[in-house]
Amino acid sequence: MNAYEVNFDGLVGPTHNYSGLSFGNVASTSNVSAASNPRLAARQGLAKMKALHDAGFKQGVLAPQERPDVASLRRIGFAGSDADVIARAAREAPHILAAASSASCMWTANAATVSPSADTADGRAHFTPANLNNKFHRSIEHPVTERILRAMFADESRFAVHEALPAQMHFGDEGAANHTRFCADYGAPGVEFFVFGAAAFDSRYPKPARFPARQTLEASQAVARLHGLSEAGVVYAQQDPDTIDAGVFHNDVISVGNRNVLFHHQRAFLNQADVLAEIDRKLAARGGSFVAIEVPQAEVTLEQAVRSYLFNSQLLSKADGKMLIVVPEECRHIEPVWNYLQRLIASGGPVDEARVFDLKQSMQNGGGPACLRLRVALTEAELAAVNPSVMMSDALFATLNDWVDRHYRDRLTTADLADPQLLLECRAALDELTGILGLGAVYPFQRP
Ligand code: SUG
Repeated sequence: MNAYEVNFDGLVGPTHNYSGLSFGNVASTSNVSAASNPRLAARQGLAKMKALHDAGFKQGVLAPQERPDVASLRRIGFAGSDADVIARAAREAPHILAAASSASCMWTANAATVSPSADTADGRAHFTPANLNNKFHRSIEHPVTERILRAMFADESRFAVHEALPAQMHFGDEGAANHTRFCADYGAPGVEFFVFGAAAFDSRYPKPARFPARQTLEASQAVARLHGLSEAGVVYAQQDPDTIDAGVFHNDVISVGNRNVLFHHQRAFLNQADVLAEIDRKLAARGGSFVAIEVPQAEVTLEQAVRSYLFNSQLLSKADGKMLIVVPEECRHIEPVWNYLQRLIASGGPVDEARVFDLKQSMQNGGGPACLRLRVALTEAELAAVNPSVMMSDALFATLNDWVDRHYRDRLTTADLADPQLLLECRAALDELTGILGLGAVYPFQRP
């Protein structure tokens, strides 16, 4: 049966701003307090979705969340009306208000880890929302993410949406940003590749010295167990801790996989040769022939990789069997990276085309093309069971641009987060959006 990879991109929410919330993410901490443009951010994201839809790729939309998250502020003692809660948080704890206001759910590579039905014991596609336990502003995403996923993948005979892992550092889980899947074909059993930053219960594994490792081995193993993956279909690898200290806060900043191809930096993983050999062996047993495209440090340095987000690219399989690489504009501005890309597409290898997108609003918070999308491999029948209202089309593109223009501001600073009006604007926007995307009542403010 035909199967496809569908990319579900996060629609940027109305509170998109730069609050410097992500220690270890160089772009986030260096753009703190810059003014953002939520309307432009959302439009840039939509333009990428539409361009890839027009090029024939299957494209969906994942809805943003209600922010500021007053329920989280109430949990930590801010009380009164919603406006009182916001005013008091702004006065007494502006950093916490900023965290509760982040539009970070736009980076849907962190929404969940997904295992397609061909890999799982019960033959359903499995989703585990990421607990994003390492950062407060991200740890509040998963309950609503779970509800949105259930509203999109509602058919329980085909889809299993789990709860997030225990919200604790031992099970720190960042979702698909640290997971990729190799296969001969999207519908065939594959090899799921889990990359972790540290082990929580085993001191033999090294740890980064400067920045946090957000994903643990134990979290990756828990997800593999929940999804019913087999030993033959899983490879675990540790990210080189030095790369985390260089700003590679997720594996998708240093490698990306698609089908039988892994595109990665020379310094991506510990014991890299062994990791590649294990993928090669396990994929071969499943009928695939593994191709590793390794970028040497001598051609693109780790620092250039982090600045350009070369590896935070999307590798998309085209109808002719070749792959398109989708990169952010920043790659064009760093000469060794741009030169490398020209050589890559002329090399006669699997990747023969590059497309560049301006995603600067997201990039300034450390979110490139790959951060903005959650991949779900689906058979034809499963795709037919997905809530059709979330699938990109000419009509949905026009509707969402119009919706953004009516509801979003074109400038937001951290000082603006104290404005109680922002919450009302966000709710009005999301109330309309749930109708557009056919989600039902997924947001706390919509529930009695
Ligand atoms: O978790 N940035 C996000 C970026 C996530 C990128 N995702 C992937 N690599 N898959 C993060 O660090 C910054 C928010 C701020 O500083 O205002 C932020 O949350």
